[in-house]
Amino acid sequence: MSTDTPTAPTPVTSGPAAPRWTTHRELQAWIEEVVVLTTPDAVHVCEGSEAERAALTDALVGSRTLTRLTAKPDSFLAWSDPTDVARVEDRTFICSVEEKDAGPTNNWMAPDEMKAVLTDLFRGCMTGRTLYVVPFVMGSLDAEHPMFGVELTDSAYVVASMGIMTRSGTEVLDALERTQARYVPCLHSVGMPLADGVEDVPWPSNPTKYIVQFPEERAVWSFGSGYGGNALLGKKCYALRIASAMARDEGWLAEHMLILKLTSPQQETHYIAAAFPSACGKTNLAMLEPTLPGWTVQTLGDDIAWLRFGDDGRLWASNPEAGLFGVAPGTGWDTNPNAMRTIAQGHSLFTNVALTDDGDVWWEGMTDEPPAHLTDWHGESWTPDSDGPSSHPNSRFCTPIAQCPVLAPEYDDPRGVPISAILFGGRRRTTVPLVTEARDWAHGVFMGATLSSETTAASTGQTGVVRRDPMAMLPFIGYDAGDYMGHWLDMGKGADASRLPRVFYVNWFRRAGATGDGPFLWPGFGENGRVLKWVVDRLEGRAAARDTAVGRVPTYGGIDTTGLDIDEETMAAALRVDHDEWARELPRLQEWFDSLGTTLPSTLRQELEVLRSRLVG
Ligand code: GTP
Ligand code: SPV
Ligand code: MN
Repeated sequence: MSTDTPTAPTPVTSGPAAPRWTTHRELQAWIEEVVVLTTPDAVHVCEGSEAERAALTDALVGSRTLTRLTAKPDSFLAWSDPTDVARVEDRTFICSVEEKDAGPTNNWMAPDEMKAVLTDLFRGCMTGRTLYVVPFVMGSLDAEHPMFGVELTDSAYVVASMGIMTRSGTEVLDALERTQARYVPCLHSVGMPLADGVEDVPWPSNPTKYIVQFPEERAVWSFGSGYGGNALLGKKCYALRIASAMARDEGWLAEHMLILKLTSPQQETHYIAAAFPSACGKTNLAMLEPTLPGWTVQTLGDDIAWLRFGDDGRLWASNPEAGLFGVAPGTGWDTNPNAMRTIAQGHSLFTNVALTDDGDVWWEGMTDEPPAHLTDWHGESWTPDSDGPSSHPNSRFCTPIAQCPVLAPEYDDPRGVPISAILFGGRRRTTVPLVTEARDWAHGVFMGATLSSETTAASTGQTGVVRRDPMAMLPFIGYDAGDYMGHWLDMGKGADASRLPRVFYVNWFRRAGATGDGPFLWPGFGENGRVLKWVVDRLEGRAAARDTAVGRVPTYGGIDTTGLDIDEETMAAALRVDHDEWARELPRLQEWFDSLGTTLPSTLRQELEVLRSRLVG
């Protein structure tokens, strides 16, 4: 068996004895170092071919990590360890050289100290396993400076998932070798060595977890988890945490945003980016089927956007990912038919959803009526009378974005697309209106900086608790939060104000009743196209707005409700700016800003004073 040429099919070697895995000098040295530290039985340089994927998934079926779905081509279901189902924010660290650079919103440890802790954990941790080398690029390989990464992992599930979520394999390694380019080293282990006598389990993991970013070194180390955001290191660890630190240094933005293309009946096109916290509607809005006749949405991205100014003074966005890693529950033919069409084509990995008796997947919200019998995500028999849900609330589908039937053709353009509007949004039962427009860039940054949302199952810990989540980036900012807000303000300062995206704040999740215990006021999903229409009407100067204490909201009748069954009272409640509710918000905003310390930009303090005086005079 040969491992000397990574472009040839690379069967797993029987031992790591001094082979040459790559002609990229730095990468070869790093692999050697990791092999010595982690002592894998074999090394496999991934080429990303179909044959390789078939061999990997066969092996994963053999080890009972995956179940092959008979109802969809090339599709598989994984059930994780029940303790490894979401991102672990309390185990996530930004190990900048100086503690102040991680800021008050991140966990921190000195890089040397953390390296010592991790080195002990990684020592021998791949015994009995294969070390996979996954060369990948975030964004286009044709970019002027391709954003390379290499993940070293002992999880074949991670390899299969990275193959969907990123552009990866031989083509990327060839480019790396040709240019000897720098890359972000991403080291991952599930943390369960198979030393003598230890038997493997379908979902290996370790109760001790560390998700660690070294922003100055531009490196990631992740230990103990196999779950998405903790283990697919190109995603949140690189494309948000490390990239946000790069972006601060280089004058761009790495954001937790979807990107969509909206076309009006008059054939005007606008590109819109939207930042909502985890499990708050990005995938759904990105693939929206507007109910309003003549309007279309096409998808460019559903989770991450990189934004840079173009020569034309506009802000251009591109999606660094190649796949969708979407929340399964709530995704159905009624709510997100384009996601259903995307996964129907197969080539997808599902995690922690239920298995139907005919070899398909099901989750809550896919259809109105659940099937009479399922095998739930614990592997137990399930009927509609069973106690819990069949699928974990943070269960996910992982599928190639290229399969999305409404993918915008510009998706692949390394330049990205020019953004007309940025939406911020969260999940709030009360207080926050359906849509509000910022008065200017600084006010828009204030809206983003004070964004609040109820916590969801995407991260471990309590759900439904309101917390501040600046720009939907709280768990993903790779440096100090106050500096991050300052960077957003700076991005606007140098720019031609008329070319900057206009900023809006949306809330699909407001409910009836004084305490927000009633039903949703706004039907959401495809009807959100009506809010997008108002945004475009504002951009095109066609819609009036009412200036309120918190920003500009639609005038009476401003939201087109043609054909929608919603009464005036409900519409008014969805749009209401209630001064009592907002007055209760003020001390929380003050507390949030105080918690950020001295790096909070004074402009944002001034914005808070403007809000206070507009509310209470
Ligand atoms: P991450 O992948 O975690 O970053 O999440 P996301 O922002 O892409 O969230 P997603 O679109 O997957 O939505 C999460 C949940 O919110 C799903 O259960 C959806 O069904 C639900 N949801 C999305 N849009 C709406 C909406 O307009 N109204 C209501 N009521 N629920 C929505
Ligand atoms: C999120 O939690 O925001 C996600 C899923 O998009 S994960 O990849 O796990 O971060
Ligand atoms: Mn996300």
